[in-house]
Amino acid sequence: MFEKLQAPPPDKILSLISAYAEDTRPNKIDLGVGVYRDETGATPVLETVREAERRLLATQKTKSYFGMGGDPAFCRAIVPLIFGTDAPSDRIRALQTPGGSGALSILMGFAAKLTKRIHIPDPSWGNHAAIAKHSRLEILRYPYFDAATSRVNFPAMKAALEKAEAGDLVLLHGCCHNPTGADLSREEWSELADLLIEKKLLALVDLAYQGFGDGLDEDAWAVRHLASRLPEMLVASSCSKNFGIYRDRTGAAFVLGKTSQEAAVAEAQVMMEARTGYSMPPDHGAAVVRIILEDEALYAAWRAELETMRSRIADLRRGLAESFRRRTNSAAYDFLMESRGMFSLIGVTEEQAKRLRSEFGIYLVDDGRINIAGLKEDQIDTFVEAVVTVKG
Ligand code: PLP
Ligand code: TYF
Repeated sequence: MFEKLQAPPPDKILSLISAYAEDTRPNKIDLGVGVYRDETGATPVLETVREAERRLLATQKTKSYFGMGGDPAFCRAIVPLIFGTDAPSDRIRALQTPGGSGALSILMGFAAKLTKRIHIPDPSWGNHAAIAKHSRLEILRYPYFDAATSRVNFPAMKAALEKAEAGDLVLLHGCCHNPTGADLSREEWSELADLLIEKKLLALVDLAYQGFGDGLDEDAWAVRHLASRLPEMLVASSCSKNFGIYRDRTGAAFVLGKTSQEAAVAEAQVMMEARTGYSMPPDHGAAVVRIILEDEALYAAWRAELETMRSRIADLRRGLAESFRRRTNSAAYDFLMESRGMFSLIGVTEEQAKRLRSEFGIYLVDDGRINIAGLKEDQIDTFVEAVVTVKG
């Protein structure tokens, strides 16, 4: 039977990992997959994660099952991290998931029981549409990014969502938009909340880079603002980046209900999605996160490690923008300083991106997305020169 199958197109981001590994040029630069890298190019295990792992190894007494929602202590600890200490916590339910992807998957599967359509920003992380399609949701794209200014086109976004139908699902990036790095301002989030309420739209907020933009609490501002105003909402959060535990697959799915009872029923329905998808999430990463969040000193030390990652990216953004200024005598790349998180679109065509790879050994996604953390400080000018050369 398998002879009937055709190979699907490869994941454009993940396939860069092996392409880069196979490149033997010593001066190659990896700006592909979205993992944090330090100044040596490594993605190390955080010290606080190592310490939590030591404690886990020393104290864990059983590996018996938790339920489908994972470790209840993890779920308790993660709510204030995302929603803050003033959260309407009686109306919130949390489930531990296999990464942010697992959260998106069960939340979209859940939402598909209530609604038929999802609005996804153009552009967005490729897996958003892939998961939505798998959940049999009809995908509509709302304009988000203006390539001419390299900034959010909020009027166009609003105009498109004004036309959405009551009950439609709206996917939003909570911070550090992937792939553009362009986020809404607080005023725009507040206007968007008005629109979501007025049009009775269901927000699904994806928060995968909390702590990589302006700070842990600052980056959760949008989620918290929406939670303080919307009657119902869904949130998918990821611990992959901010705890650096990518392959341990740790994240959380949240439902905010109108009442505590409604939230509990919705949670039970979301759990059914976990049951048919993977039954229960893996424990290790969530146990590590729980240990860190429950221990005041470890929590403070983790925040400091996260701040080191955040400020390195901010420094690189500044360095890049300044280098482009010097090279082009223009402010055309100042957006790099204003956008947030690991990603920005550098404004090259697919052909130019491929030239950067073949001629300069610079690996970036075909849509022109760069992972800024992949740069070393002394590679900034080389990178800028290559971009200016291919753009002609
Ligand atoms: N959402 C966005 C926007 C992402 O870029 C990622 C990246 O990996 C995820 C969600 C999910 O991450 P993970 O499933 O590794 O936690
Ligand atoms: O956008 C990125 O690079 C990260 C990592 O199928 C990633 O979100 C990329 C593709 C994918 C899973 C994770």
